[in-house]
Amino acid sequence: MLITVVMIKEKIEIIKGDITRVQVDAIVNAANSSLLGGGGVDGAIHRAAGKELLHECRLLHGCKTGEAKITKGYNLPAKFVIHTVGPVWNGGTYNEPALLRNCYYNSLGLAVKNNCGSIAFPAISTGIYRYPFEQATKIAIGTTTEFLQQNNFPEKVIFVCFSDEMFSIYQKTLEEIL
Ligand code: AR6
Repeated sequence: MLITVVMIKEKIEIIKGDITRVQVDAIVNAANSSLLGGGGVDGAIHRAAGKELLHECRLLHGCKTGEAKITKGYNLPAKFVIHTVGPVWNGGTYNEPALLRNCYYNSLGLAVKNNCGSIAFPAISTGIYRYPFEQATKIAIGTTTEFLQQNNFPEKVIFVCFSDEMFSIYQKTLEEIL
């Protein structure tokens, strides 16, 4: 058990910054179900990737909450973008935790399927969709840990925090879970 924990801890990295600049095989986009762009991290990813990303997204015909779809990264340093749709926070009694968990699990599964050795996540649903930070972070790190216990791939999972506050919540939660 101790060996497993150490190995998983080595695969997880928490950084502060802009996900559009992270050099990994795949970055995850916190999209909406249209997959046609929006504000927050979604807007930043579309701006950095260029118009071709929107063209490919149009061919996907949307995405349900908790599910994930993959495109190329175009002008991004990342090879792929995995688009997932987080739940809107409505007090926690509308299946939000299970749906957010699905976002992480399905994104990681899609990364494996596409041979991505490294993947970077933003804090899905914690912006415009108002998911409480601590609860969302527990799901992000908890689900990822679970996935890494069951799969040898990806070899690196990076959580990209956009603020100092989020960065310290992620660090604290990682210590608590692992
Ligand atoms: N890099 C990393 N994290 C970022 C960046 C960035 N460049 N920009 C924002 N964040 P949000 P949601 C953080 O609102 O809550 C869009 O309009 C941000 O601080 O982007 O899932 C979509 O189209 C927050 O912690 O996504 C949907 O309609 C986190 O990313 C809706 O927003 C997520 O915030 C999705 O809302």
